[in-house]
Parts: sequence; C-alpha cells; structure tokens
Amino acid sequence: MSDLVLYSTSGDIAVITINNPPVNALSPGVPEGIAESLEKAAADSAIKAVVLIGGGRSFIAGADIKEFGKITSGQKDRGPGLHPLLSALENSPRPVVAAIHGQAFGGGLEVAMACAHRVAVAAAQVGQPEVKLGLIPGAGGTQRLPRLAGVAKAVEMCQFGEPVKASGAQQAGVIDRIIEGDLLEGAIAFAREIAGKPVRRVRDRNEKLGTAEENEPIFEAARDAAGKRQRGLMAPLAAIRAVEAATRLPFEEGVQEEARLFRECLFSTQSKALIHVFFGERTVAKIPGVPKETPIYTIRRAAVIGAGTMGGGIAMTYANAGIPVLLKEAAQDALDRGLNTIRRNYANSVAKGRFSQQVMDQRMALITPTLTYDGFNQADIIVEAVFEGMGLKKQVFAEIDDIARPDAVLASNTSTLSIDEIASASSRPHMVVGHHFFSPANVMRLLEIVRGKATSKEVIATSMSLARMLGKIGVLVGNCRGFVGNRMFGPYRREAQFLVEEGADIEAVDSAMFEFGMAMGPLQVGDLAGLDVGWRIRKEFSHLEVPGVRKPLLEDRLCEMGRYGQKTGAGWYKYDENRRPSRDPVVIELIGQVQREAGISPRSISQQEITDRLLYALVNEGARILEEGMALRSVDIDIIYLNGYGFPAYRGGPMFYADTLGLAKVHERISGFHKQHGVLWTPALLLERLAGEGKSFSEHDRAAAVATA
Ligand code: 3H9
Repeated sequence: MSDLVLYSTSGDIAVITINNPPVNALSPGVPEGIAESLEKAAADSAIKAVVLIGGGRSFIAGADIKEFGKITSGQKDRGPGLHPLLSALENSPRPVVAAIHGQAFGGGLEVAMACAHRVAVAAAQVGQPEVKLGLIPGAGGTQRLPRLAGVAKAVEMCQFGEPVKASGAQQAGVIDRIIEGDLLEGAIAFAREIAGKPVRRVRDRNEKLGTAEENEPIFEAARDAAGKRQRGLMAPLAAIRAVEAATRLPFEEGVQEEARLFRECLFSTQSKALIHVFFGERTVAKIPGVPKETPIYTIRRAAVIGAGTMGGGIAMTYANAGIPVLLKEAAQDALDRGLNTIRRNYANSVAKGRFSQQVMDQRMALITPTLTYDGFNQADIIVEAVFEGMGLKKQVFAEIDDIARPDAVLASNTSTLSIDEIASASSRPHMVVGHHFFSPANVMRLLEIVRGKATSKEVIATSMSLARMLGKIGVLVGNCRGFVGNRMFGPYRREAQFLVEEGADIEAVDSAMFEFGMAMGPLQVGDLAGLDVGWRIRKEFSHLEVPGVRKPLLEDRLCEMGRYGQKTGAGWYKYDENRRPSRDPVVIELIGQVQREAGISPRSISQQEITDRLLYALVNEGARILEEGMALRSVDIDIIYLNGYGFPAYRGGPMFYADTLGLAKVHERISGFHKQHGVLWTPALLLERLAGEGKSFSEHDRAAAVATA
C-alpha cells in the first residue's frame, strides 16, 4: 500500500488515515488506498467498525484540482471517478465513521456522506465548493446531501459553495455528533457505540426529499438568486438542476444526471477560467528571489497619514484586522470629516447586520485620530495616503524620516506616482514600498504592492504577509506609471471615449461590458470614481503627450462643464437623488459638437467591435507590462483585474480571456486596429511573438517559472 493512506487498528476498530499533505486532496492513489484499507478491515474478523480520518490539517479538501486540467486536455481519462470508493464505503461490512477536522470539502464531503456516520470537531467545516471552480459536485454530492440535509440546504450549499461550520452541519443532519477533545479517541468511542447496529445508507433515505409542491418554490428562488447574484455563471444553474434530479429520479439515475452535468461544467471555459483563478490566487504569493523563509517585520501597530477617502478606508482596514492605527490629518476639520465618514461607514454595516455595535465600538477604539506625529515612532508601518501630488508626498516622506523607527515599513498609497522618486526623499529607500489600495479600501480585496528599485526583500515579504493579515490579496507590481491595474485601465477607458466619439451610444458601450460580465461599464465607472481624477492627472502629465497622437476629447469637456460624475449629479449620465442614471441630452449635444469640431463622421458601431476594442486594449497593454517585467506573470495581471476592476472571474482575467480566444486571433484583430487607428494600437512585442509561436500567456508563465526555478 502507498504511504498516502495508512492503516492501523485500535483494538476492535480499524483506523484509516489519509496522509496526503497539505490538505489531503483525493489525488491518484488516495481513493485506491482507502479502498484497499477497507478490504483489509473487512478481512479481519476482529474488526467491528472503521474510522476514516485525515492526517495533518484537514479531513479531505476535495478532489485534486490539478487533475482536472489533465482530463480536459486529454492527457488522462476521467474513468469512474470516486464512485467505486463510494460504493465500497457505503457497502462496507464494517460501518465506517468519517472523523472530520479542518475541512471536508467537495469530494471530501462526498466521501464522508458515503460513510455510515460522520463526527466532527467543533472547528471543522463542511461544504460543496465546486461551484467556485465552475463545477458541481461530481461524486454524488447533489444526490446524498439533500437526503441528509433536506432540499433547501442542499441547494444552498451546492449553488453558492459556502462552507458550513460543524454546529450548522449537525443541525442540518450532515454530522451526527460533535466531538469534544481528541477527535480520533472520540471517533473510536463513537464507532464502538454503533458497531453491530443496522446502518441505513444515505442513498436509501428519501424522507427529506420533499414533494414537488414543496420543492418548486425552493428551485425557483434559487434560480432567481442565481440570476441576480451569480450573473453569467453556468455552474450554479447546473447544481440546482442536479439537486432537482435527486428529488425526481431514483438515486442511480440522479447520479447519472449529476455526472452528465458535471462533465458539461468540467469541459466549459468557465471552469477552466475559475480553476486558473484558484491557482492564480495562490501563485501571486510566490515571488522569485523572495523565498518563503525571508524574514518579515512584525506589524503590530500602524499609522496612516491622510484621513481622506483612501486614508480613512486604509485605517478601517487595519482596525478590521485588529491592528491599532494612528490616523493623522493636517487640520482639525479634515480629521473630523474623516473620522465621521469612518463612523458612518461602520454604522451602516451595523444597521445592515454585518456586525454588532460592540464590534464597531472595538474597531473605532483601535483608530486614534491625531494632528501630530506623536506616537509615530511606535509604528511598525507608516502608510502615506495624502493628496496625489509628488511634492506633497516627498515632503511627507522627508518628515517621517526623522520620526519613524529604522525598521518601520514606509508605504505610499500612490496610484500613479513613481515609488523611486518618493523614496528619494527618504534616507532609507530600502524600507519604502507602494501599497496601492483600491477604493473603498476597506472593501476592495486587491492590494498592489509596488516594488521600488531599492525596496528590500524583507519589506516585500512583509507586505505580502500583511496583505493576508488585512484580508487582501497582495500582488507585486513594478514601478511604472499607473502600475499594472491603472496603467491598463487607461487604454481601456480611452477606447470607451473614442468609441463614443466615433458614434457608439454611451449606453451601448457600457452595456457591452456589462453583458461581457464586468460589474459596470467603463463610462459608468468614470462617473462613479469621478471624472475629475483623470482630468487632474492628464493635466499633471500633459508634458508627456505626443503631438499628433489622438487623444480623447470628451471627458475633459465634461469636466470643464463641471460634470465630474455621480458626485456632481452629472457626468456621462445625469443622476437623480437616488443616483439612478439617465441619458442626458446635454451630453448628446456635446458629443455632436465634439464630432463636428474634430471632423469625425459618426458611424454605427457593432457590439462586437465595442467589446473587442475595449478588451483588446486591456490585453495589449497587459502584454506590454509583462514584456517589461512590471508584472511577474500574466496570472498576476488577471488576479489584479478580478479583484480590483470587477472583471468576471468566470472569464479568468483579461490575459486568460485572450488565451481562450487564441493569441493569433487577438494579435490579428489588434493589428487591424493598428492599421485603422494608428500608433496607439501598436501590437505589444510579446503578444506578437507568442502569437507567432502559437503559444499562450499561460505557457509563457510556465516557461518563465521554469527559467527562474
Ligand atoms: C471536487 O472535489 C469535485 C468533487 O465533486 C469530486 C468530483 C469527482 N487540490 O488554499 P491553501 C493546494 S473539486 C489540489 O493555500 P489554506 C493549494 O493549491 C474540489 N490542491 O491553504 C496550495 O498549494 P500551494 C473541491 C489543493 O489553508 C495548498 O494546497 N474542493 C487543493 O488557506 C494549500 O492551500 C475545493 O475547492 C485541492 N483540492 O486553505 C477546496 N486544495 O501551497 C479548495 C488546496 O502549492 N481548497 N490545494 O500553493 C480550499 O478551499 C483551501 O485550499 C483550503 C485550505 C480551505 C482547503
């Protein structure tokens, strides 16, 4: 037997221990090992019952996700999946008790549900998270779960994939007993209690399956919720259908239907994209040259300079993670405004029931407002979040140089400015790093960590670990204008304006992206973020404009009219008191005027052209960023777009989306735009090369990983 599964005995109880670190995924060899151990137990007449337990930190985290790619790429046949093991567990002559700690997720819960009984420690979690990978449970989960937990709970768990704590799982009927103290001892004692008693297999329990009248409203509500909260995703609908099959068909036929739906999902682009995202979120933490063992600075106290929208949100982020934070402003009224906004945001969360008043009070108590640098010499990290101007930022870094401890991390929340130039104001540029939060900073998951020329490995490792502590996903980026996310967003929003100037409807541009799956269209985003932000930056960088290169005209004109977007009640759209947008004849008039001035004859523009121009503008700039080494891998760019810009996860991110289309096709279309629209569409060299070689960005990532290993 392989050492992936260990067999031992404790008197009359056999103990099967899964030993496949880190999370006991059901990799090849594990199901076979469990089945062999079951045979061994069956062959030993001294054994009365069996305990199945996970070694290390969890029971079983599910199927081995790495195997799915091998199946869909044709390297491997799926075969019968886990079903032979599940039958062996279900029909074992010695009843099997699943003893759960950590997670019983996906295939792990499916294994547990084929056992005669399930016990768990209080901290354990169970769940069917397959939907997050664009899949549905593929080993009877959609058929056994409703039999144990009832139809409504099963639909909820399979449709949304959220984990359920042991107590909730016990209430639902998934777990038979919560074990206090040592899990193995408790499970063995439980196994002795049930040994020799008749077992009712889960597949034979139909009493919770409900009637058609009872179930219809459950499925209808689930589909309705999927339409609203899981827009564009196919797996949630498939999961609902599979549970529905459990209520209509005999068990074996339900399993067949589940297998059919599972297969459909497995081979879908959506699932490939979501699996890319799963591994991508873990890959971004791996930084060549900054090994896991790199020492990090402990962050126990923070200080933030600037209590505006960003500074306030950053202070909340620290407080939410339990880290005390000083919040400094230059003037009392600005400090009061900042603190009031924080209080209002927290109070809103309390009103919505997200957390209690007590939690709010604790968080508020962690934020200390101040007008001076007193106490900054105690801070392990100082975050500068003042107005976006180089002069002011450098002044702040010069000031904190005199106060900060030598081992304090000095972070700037700049979204566009050079970290190297900011660091030049400090006598310790190795401690300086960019921490680019996204607005609202306390909500958005992305943190771009900007590496300057001098930033030390320790500061990078600290920033990555801090991102996790703050509940963020940290992505390391290079120091270029706009870093990764905003640098790509520039061409994307530029094309949105060009399209309108050329004749596309404002609504058509926004709805093309909404239908693609973006949270919002590019012009709506402009109105939300404030059109004046870009206007100010364009003015600051006007000396970089290249004469003769087309530049967008409309947003500057809107700003000149005082139309900054939602905050002024008007931008691309006009807004009512509830911030509902509507078409504004004034803007239509302005568009006509700008077209006449620029000598543009408006034409009708297809949705396909809108989609291609917007998305390929992202991809082309992304390729350039990659070629310059400003992002470590294409997947880092994808993770940035998913977590900071509302890109639909089921498309995998802009670079993965380009891979799914084929880079040759993308390159050809970009070359066409280049001919038609000129220099701004010059194809990125890396894109040109990969397209010519018939390769993808993902393959480029893999080759780069091998080269640096
Ligand atoms: C399924 O089960 C389908 C079924 O219906 C059966 C059909 C036949 N496979 O997240 P972490 C790796 S679908 C392979 O950093 P944590 C992960 O990549 C599956 N690898 O730790 C990482 O590797 P590395 C349903 C996996 O403590 C390392 O383990 N199950 C798997 O923050 C540590 O992971 C799921 O979707 C896996 N299943 O969180 C559960 N899981 O160190 C997915 C993890 O090289 N997993 N790895 O970067 C999770 O949700 C979290 O990993 C878990 C631990 C909560 C378990």
